[in-house]
Amino acid sequence: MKQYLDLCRHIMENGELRQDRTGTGTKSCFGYQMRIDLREGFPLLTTKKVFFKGIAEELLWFISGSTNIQPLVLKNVKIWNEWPYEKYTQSSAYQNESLEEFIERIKTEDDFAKQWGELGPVYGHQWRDFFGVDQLENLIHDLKENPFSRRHIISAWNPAQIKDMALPPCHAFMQFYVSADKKYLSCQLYQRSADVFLGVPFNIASYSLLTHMIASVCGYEAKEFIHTFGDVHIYLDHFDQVETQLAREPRALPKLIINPDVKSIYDFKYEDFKIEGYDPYPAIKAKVSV
Ligand code: UFP
Repeated sequence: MKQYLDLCRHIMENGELRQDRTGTGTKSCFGYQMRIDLREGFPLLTTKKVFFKGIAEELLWFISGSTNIQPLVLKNVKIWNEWPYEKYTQSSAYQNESLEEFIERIKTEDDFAKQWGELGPVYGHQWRDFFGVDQLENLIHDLKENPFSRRHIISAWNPAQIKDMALPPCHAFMQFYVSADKKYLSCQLYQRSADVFLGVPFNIASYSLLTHMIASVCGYEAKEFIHTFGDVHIYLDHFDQVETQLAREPRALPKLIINPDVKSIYDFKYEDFKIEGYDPYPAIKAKVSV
C-alpha cells in the first residue's frame, strides 16, 4: 500500500530521534494523515504478510466487551500477551515461568486467567461500557436513525480510568460519516501513538474491517478510512525491517467479503469474513517494545 510506504519514508526522512517510555528509542514525527479508499481493495499490507485472523479476532473481542486475554489466547492470538506477562513477572506470584508457560496457564486455569489475564478497562470495556454508556450500540443506532449527525463518535480515551489500563488506548477516538446520498460510510481514527512497523499495519486493517462491518449492518457501503496520527514513530530496532519493506514493490490489494446475512454487529464470527486474492511478500520479524 503506497500510503503506508509513504508514511515510512516520511518518518525516515523527517523524523526526530527521541527517547521513549520503553527505552528503545524512536524516530518520530508529530501529526500525519493517510486517506485510504476502501473501495479500491482491503488495505492489508502486501509488502509483508499480515496476520488477518489475529486482527479480526481482536476486533471481535473488542466488540464483545472483553478485556481478558483468555478468549484471545484460546484462539491462538498472541498480540496482547506481553503486557500481562510483564506485570506477572514483576509480582510475587511469579515462579520463573516463560511467556509460553504463562500463556499455557492462562489457557487452562480459569482462576489464574481471571487474576493475571486481565488488562483493565481497555478498548472493549470503553466501547461497550464507558461509565455505563454502550458507545457501540448508540453509534449503530444513530448511524441508522440520524445519519447526518456530527456526533458519531466512540472514545476509548477515558481519563478517569487510564491508570487502571495495561496500556492507555493508542487508537483513542473514532468518528463516522455518512455520505449525502446515504450510500457510503467513512471512518476517521485519531491514533495518539503509533508504532509504524508493528502496530500500524494492524490498526489500518482493524479499523477498515470495523468500517466494513458497521457499514454492512447499517445498510451502507464502506468508503474511506482516514487515519490521523499524533506521535507516529519507527523504533530504532525496526530500521532494517522498514528498509526491507521499502525495497518491495506493493502488489494488488486483496478483497474483503463479509457475510451479508449478519444483521447485528455482535453476531459476527471470524468465519463471516473472507480475504480473497491476498498475495503478500513474506512476513518480517521484529521485536516489540513493551
Ligand atoms: N501501539 C500501536 N498500535 C496499537 C497499540 C500500541 O502502534 O494498537 F496498542 C504502539 C504505539 C507505541 C506503543 O509504540 O505501542 C505504546 O506506547 P505508549 O503508551 O508509550 O505510547
